[in-house]
Amino acid sequence: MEKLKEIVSKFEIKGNVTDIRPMGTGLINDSYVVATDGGDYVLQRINHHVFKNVDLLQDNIEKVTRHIRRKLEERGEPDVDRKVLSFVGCGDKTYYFDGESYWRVMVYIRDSVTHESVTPDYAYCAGKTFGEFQYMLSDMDETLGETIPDFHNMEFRLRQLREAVAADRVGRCAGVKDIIDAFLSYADEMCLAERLYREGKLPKRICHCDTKVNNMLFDRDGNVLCVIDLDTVMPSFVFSDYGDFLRSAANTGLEDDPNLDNVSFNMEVFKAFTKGYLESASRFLTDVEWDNLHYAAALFPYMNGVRFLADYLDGDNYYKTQYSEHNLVRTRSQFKLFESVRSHYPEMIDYIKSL
Ligand code: GN1
Ligand code: MG
Repeated sequence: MEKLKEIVSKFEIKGNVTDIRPMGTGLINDSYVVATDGGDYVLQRINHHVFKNVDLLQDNIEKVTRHIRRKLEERGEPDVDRKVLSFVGCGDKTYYFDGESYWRVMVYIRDSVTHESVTPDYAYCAGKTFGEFQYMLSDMDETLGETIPDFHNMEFRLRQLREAVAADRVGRCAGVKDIIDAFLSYADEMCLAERLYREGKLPKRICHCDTKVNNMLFDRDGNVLCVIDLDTVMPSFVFSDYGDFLRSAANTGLEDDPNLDNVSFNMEVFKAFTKGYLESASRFLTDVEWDNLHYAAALFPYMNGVRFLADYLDGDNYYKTQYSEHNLVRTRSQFKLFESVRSHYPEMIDYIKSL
């Protein structure tokens, strides 16, 4: 607490710190709520093993939040301060390096909540919000850097998996051959996006790239306030945002559910989210993007499964884990979800066509 207090004191916050407590369930950064007598803040330690260029990262986020703030103000949106993140200065930067870790502070958005799962009504609002988020960013003139190069490049993620298998650094391969083979058997099918991109048929746009359901703030009445966790905002395929939301929100089980019977794809959430998303994203989506949304829904459980598996084989160096087989449990749960999405393809395609 004393150490965290000292870090917070480097930032231009209002008020005296009264309490600092951990928050959130992210797998990469560490977050804390900082209570002061002048309002609350969020302190985050940025994982610089994952985000290697913190300067570029914060520069991206500042550009994005400035752009969104301007858009909201231009259209006379009320309560703008609760609809876009604002970062607290530390000298001429918005982060502080203590010699070991990188830190940043943002204003805590009052009366906001996050959810780990959603009803179809919430999913509809979330769809509209992510479509709107992409739309608002579609006319940004400033360029954004890739905070993690090849982040959502499926070919790259499969290469990482194959390398992890070949290296077998901690001797885990033999025990999980079934799931390695299961993932690799879909490799060609799941690299469709990269092929379309090379053929010039699929654009990259500015996307959020981490649209997990808990990366969205709601007010207490269930209205979406804003999208948070902007570290991965970068050019990508729209599939990223559409697919990753469904991966978390339309899973009837947990991302790391040890009981695979719990895991399946919730078609009601899929329908509601897709309806909301297309209501706002239809303003910019191309036919190729539109026609492959069902693939996007399968791609993200697949990609995350490949990433969890590669990390498991590598000895658990990337994601936070709570027990030794955690990444393997995540892997199997993502694969089960992936298969469930694929089994719903015909119904999904019909529904998307009907909109
Ligand atoms: C990580 O930080 P968090 O928990 O919001 C990861 C995402 C994964 C997600 C899986 C930078 O997100 O890509 O989809 O875990 N972020 C990074 O839960 O790797
Ligand atoms: Mg998060």
